[in-house]
Amino acid sequence: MSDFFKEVPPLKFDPDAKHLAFRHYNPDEILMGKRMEDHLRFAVAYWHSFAWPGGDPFGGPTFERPWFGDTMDLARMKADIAFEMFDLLGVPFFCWHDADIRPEGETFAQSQRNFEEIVDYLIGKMENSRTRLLWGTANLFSHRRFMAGAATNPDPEIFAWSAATVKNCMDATHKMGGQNYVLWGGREGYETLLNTDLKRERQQAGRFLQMAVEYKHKIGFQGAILVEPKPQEPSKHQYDYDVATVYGFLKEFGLEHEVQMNIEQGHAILAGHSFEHELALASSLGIFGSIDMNRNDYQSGWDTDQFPNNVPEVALAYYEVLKAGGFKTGGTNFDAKLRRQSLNPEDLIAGHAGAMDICARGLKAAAAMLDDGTLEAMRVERYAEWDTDNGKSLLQSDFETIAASVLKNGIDPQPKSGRQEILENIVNRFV
Ligand code: XUL
Ligand code: CO
Repeated sequence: MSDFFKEVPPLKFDPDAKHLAFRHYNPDEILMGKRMEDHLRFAVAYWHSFAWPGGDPFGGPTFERPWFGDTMDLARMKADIAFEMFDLLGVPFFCWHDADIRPEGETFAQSQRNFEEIVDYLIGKMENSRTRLLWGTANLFSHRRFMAGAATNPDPEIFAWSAATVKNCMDATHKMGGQNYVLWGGREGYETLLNTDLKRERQQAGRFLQMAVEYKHKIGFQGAILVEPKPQEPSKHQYDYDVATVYGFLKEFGLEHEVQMNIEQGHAILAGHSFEHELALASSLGIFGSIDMNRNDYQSGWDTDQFPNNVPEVALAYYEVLKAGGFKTGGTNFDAKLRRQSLNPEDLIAGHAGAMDICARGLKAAAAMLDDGTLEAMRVERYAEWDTDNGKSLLQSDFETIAASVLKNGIDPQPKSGRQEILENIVNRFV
C-alpha cells in the first residue's frame, strides 16, 4: 500500500454518511431483478484520473502526482495507486489508452516493449483485485505525429503506425479479458477543407475500421468493437459527428452489424443533441453499446469532461439504457477529470463517489418510472391507431390507393394533445 490515499477509508454504502461514502449506490440492491452494480457497471478512466496533469490553454500542470514522469518504475507506481483507488471505490471496471499506462519509447518497438511489460503488470494487479477491464483503446491524437489524423492522415506511414498501434492495443485488451475495444476518432477530421481530400480520408477511415473488425475475428476477441462519436474538438470537424453520422458510415463500409456505439454525454451535447436522443437512436438502430458518463459545462460550450451531477438528466439517460435492455458488454465509464484546482487525493475519490451516487439515483428513478409504467402507457396510447388494421395496412399501401380512399372515406383527422407538461410532471415525481 502506498500512502497516497492514506486519509481515505474504503467507501461503503451508508445513507446517513456526511462525507466519502455512498449514500445511494448500494451495489447489492436489486432493481428490475438485477443488482445495481450489474446494471451500472462503473469504470474509472485511467487517463483523466492518473495521467492528466491539470493543464488548460492558459497554464501548465497543476497536479503534482508522485508517479508523473516517463520511466517504467513510475508507470508501475501509477498502476499500484490506480488499483488502490479502484479497490477503495469498489469499481468493477477500468479503461485505458496505451499512452496512459506506459511511457513512450524512442522507437515504435521500444514503446511496444514498454506497453507489453505494463500490460503484464496490470494483469498481475487484476489477479489481486476485483476490478476488470471494460475497454482498451489507442491514443492516436496526443503525439505530434497524429496532428493531421491517424487513419485519415495524408501520410500513409501514419496510417501504418496507427494500424500497428491498434493491433497492439487490441491484443492487450484481449489478453486482459477486456469486454470491449473502443475507437474514438481523435483527430480523424479536418481543420480546413482547403487542404483536405474528404472523400479519400473517409475511405481510409472506413478501411481502417474494417481492418479492426477483421483482426477482432482473427484473434477470437469476443468483446464488442465500439466507435465513440464526437462532432468537433480537437478537429474543427470530426468525421464521427454523432450516432446518425456514424451509422451511415458503418452502412457504407458494411460494418453496421459489427460495430456498436460508445456514447458520451458531453459529445452528444456538443453535437446539439440530448444524451437521451443519442441513446434512443443507437438503441433503435441496434448499435447501442456503452456510455461515457461525463458532462460539459453548458455555458462554456466546450468538452469540459466533468463528473455528472444532474440527477434528472442522468435518470433520462438510464431510462433509455434500461429500455434498450441494459448493458451487455458495455458499462458506465467516467471519462471525467477533476477541476484543475482539485489537488487532493481525496478530491479524486470524491469526484468518483459523487458521480456513482448521482448515477445510482438516476438509475433508481429510471427503474421506478418503468415500473410505474405511466410514461410508456401514454406513449403506446399516442400511437395506438397504428396498431389497428387500418393503421397497419396503410404502410403496405401506396400513394394512389391512399389518395383514393381519403377521397372516398372523407376523413377528417383531429389534432390531439401531446401532453408534454403532464409527462414532464410525471418524470418529476421520480427524480
Ligand atoms: C475524448 C474522449 C476520449 C475517448 C477515448 O473526448 O472522450 O477520451 O473516450 O479515447
Ligand atoms: Co469519451
